[in-house]
Amino acid sequence: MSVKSEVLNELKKHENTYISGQELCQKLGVSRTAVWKHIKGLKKAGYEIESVSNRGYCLKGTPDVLGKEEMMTELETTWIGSEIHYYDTIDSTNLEAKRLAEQGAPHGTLVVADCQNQGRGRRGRAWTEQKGTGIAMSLVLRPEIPVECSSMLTLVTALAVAEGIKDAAKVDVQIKWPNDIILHGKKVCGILTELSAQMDELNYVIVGIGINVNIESFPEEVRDVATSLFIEQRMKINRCLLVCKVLKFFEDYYKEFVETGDLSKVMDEYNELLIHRNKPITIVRQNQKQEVLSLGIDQKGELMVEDASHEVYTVISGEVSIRGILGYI
Ligand code: BT5
Repeated sequence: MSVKSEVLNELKKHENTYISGQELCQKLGVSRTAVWKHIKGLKKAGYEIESVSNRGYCLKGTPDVLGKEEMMTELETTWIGSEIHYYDTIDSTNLEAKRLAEQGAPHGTLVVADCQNQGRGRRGRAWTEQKGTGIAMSLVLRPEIPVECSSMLTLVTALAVAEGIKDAAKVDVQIKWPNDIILHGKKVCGILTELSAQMDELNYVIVGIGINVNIESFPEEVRDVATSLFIEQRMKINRCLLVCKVLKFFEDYYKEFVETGDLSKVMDEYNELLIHRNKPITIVRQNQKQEVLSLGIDQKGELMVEDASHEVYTVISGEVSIRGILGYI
C-alpha cells in the first residue's frame, strides 16, 4: 500500500471521528509534512476531510471515485489488484492492459479508468462511455489452461458481474449468452475477452468489463439496447464498491474454474441466470438465421440448442450471435 492509501485507510477506520496528525505520523512512520501533503492530495481528489487544530483530521465524505487509493482501501481480494493502474482518461482499458501485459504485468493486474475514449466491444464494435458515471476495467490474467479454454473466462466473468451487481445494487440481473448482463430487458454490462497466444500456448488473457452504473441517459445509437443501474433503480451506486464486489466474486468463480479447467462447477449457476433458457431464439451465422430452442450452456460454455427436428447440438460464441425471436433478447 502507498502512504497515501495508508493515510486514507486510517481516516476510514476513524470515519466521523478525529485522528491526530501525530497519531497518523507514528502509525505510518512518516513526517507531519508527508501526512499533510497526502491529506491535501486526498482533498483534491474529492474526499471531504475536516482539519481541526488540536483534534486532527476527520473523514466526512467519500467521493464516487475509482482511484487507486480508494480501490486499495476497499479491495478484499487475495491476488487481483496486486498491481493497480488507474487513469482519468484512456483509449481503452483492454488496450492498456495488453500494453502492460506485453511489458510483463503480473497475473491479476487491474486497469481501471474513469473514462475511455475508444472503448471497444467485440468484432470491432464500439462501447460508449461517459466520464465519471460508468466502470471500465480490465484484468491481466495468466492462467495455465489450454488456449481453447480461455473463452470460458467470459462466462466466469459474467457470473461474477451478475453476483457483484446483485450484492452492491440489490437487484437481480440476467445473462444473455455469452457476455451481456441484462437488467429489465436491456444491456447493463458488456464483457470483452481477448488473448495472446503462441502456437498452442497462452501468453495472457485480458478480460474487459464495462458496467453502466450511474449513467442518466444514453446517446441515440444505443438507447434501445442500453440501460444503467441508475436508470433502473433511481439510486446512485458507489462505483468503487461495485468494482470490489465484482472482483471478489471473480476470484471465487475463477478458483472453481481453474480447479476443473472447465465450467462444470459453475454452469448450473450460470444457467439459472440465463435469460433465454428454454426459450426460442434466433441464431445468426454469417447472415443465415435459424430459429432454435436455447437449452443452456454445457461445461465448455457452448450453448446447447434444439432445432425444429429435435436435434440437439452446441454452438460456439465466436461463430454465431443470438437474438430473441422479437428483437435483442
Ligand atoms: C461488448 O461487446 O459488450 C463488450 C464491451 C466491453 C467493454 C469493456 S469496457 C472496459 C474494456 N475496455 C474496452 O475497450 N472494452 C472493455 P459487444 O457484445 O460487441 O457489444 C457491443 C454493442 O453493445 C454495441 O454495438 C452497442 O450496440 C452496444 N453498446 C455500446 N455501448 C454500450 C453501453 N455503454 N451499454 C450497453 N450497450 C452498449
